Order: sequence, then structure tokens, then C-alpha cells
Amino acid sequence: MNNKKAFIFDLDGVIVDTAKYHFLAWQKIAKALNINFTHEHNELLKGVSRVRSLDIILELGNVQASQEDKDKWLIQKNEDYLSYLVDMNESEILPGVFKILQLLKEKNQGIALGSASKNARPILEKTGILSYFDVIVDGNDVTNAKPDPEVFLKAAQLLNISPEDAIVFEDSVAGVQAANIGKMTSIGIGSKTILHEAQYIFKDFTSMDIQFIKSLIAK
Ligand code: B16
Ligand code: MG
Repeated sequence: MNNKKAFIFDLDGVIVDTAKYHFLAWQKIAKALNINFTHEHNELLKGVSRVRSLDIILELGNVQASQEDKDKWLIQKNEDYLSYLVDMNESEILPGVFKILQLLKEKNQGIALGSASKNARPILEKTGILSYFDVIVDGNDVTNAKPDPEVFLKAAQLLNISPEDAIVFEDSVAGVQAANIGKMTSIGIGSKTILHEAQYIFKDFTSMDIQFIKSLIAK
């Protein structure tokens, strides 16, 4: 029996905490438009594409805008977001992630990235973990956003592994739903209350033991 599985990692909120930088960049746009944008609102943007994120913020402030303005703000937001990533290095990898990546490599498992972000590659490069990934599927490669499972199905397909043998690590509700819809094993990373639809939930990777990963490989 072939025990090779596809382990698919979301990026923001799973491998690195870039949500704080997205927040700062969106907050600047919101402030300029007189929209009240809080940390709570920021939760709504997790796992959501850049374009949809702007629409959510405009809806919060009841602001109507032309496509031209929206395009301008999307560029401004991304330029500002990228400025926070300039000094990014391996210290920004979330606790426990490295250990899991190493274990999966040792066990010859398929490792993929499945992220909505269009900035995924430079983030993996800057944090020094790009070489761990056999496959990268990000916001540049998909047309349907999570909870559509396209991003994860593509990753499993590129690894040549069936969806039933894929395990997804996700911090967003939409991402957990995408994994479930794709008939994959969903592992929520974060709050039990928020991610209750996941098959397994861990606060972070430090609370996940090696035995658990080994049991997923053996299934
Ligand atoms: P970008 P993930 C998502 O990444 C973020 O959670 C979400 O907040 C962001 O809007 C989206 O990427 C797009 O990011 O502006 O870099 O293309 O969680 O799917 O890894
Ligand atoms: Mg995420």
C-alpha cells in the first residue's frame, strides 16, 4: 500500500502571521475612506482574496466606488503590504511549523502550499522554506476563491494524490470548508469556536504531536 499523502498548507495564519500586515495595510485604505475597520473586521478577510477583501471593507462603510478607484486602492494596499514584508525572515515562521515540515520531508510525504495570496512565493523565499514545497498553488493559479476547493484540488492533483489522501492545514473558516467540500481531511489551526467545522483542531503546531502526523500518514 502506498502511504504517501498530500499535506497542503495554507500560508497566512498557518505558516506565517501576515494577517497583522494585511490589517495595517487595509486600515490605511479604510482610514482614508473614513471607514471604521477593526481587528474584528479583519477576521472577515482571512482566506479571502484581495479583491473580495476590498469589497467587504467598502460594504462595511457603505461606500460605492468606481472600478478605477478600486483598482487604485488595490495597488496602494498591496504596495503598502509588501513594504512590511521587506525585512521578513525565518523568525516569522510560526512556532512548530518547521518541525512538521522536516518530519514530512523525512517521511517522503507530498508537501504543497494552497493559498489565496498572490504574494506567496516571495514570502516562502524570504522565510527560507520554499524548497520544502513540492507544489505551490496560490492566488495566481485559481479562479474560484475558498470555500471553493479549487486551490486544494489543484495542489493534490499536481502531487498526483487523490483528494481523500490529502490533509489540509487551515486557519480560516472558508479554507476549512474548502477542504471539507473537496473531501479532504481538514485540520483547523486556531480557535475551536471559530473552526468547529474542521475534523481536527489545534491551537497551533506546537500543540500537535508527531504521533498525530504519523497516524495520518499511516491511514
Ligand atoms: P494577497 P491565505 C490570504 O492568504 C489571506 O488570508 C487573506 O487575508 C488575503 O487577503 C489573501 O491571502 C490575498 O492575499 O493580497 O497577498 O494576494 O490565508 O489563503 O494563505
Ligand atoms: Mg489563512
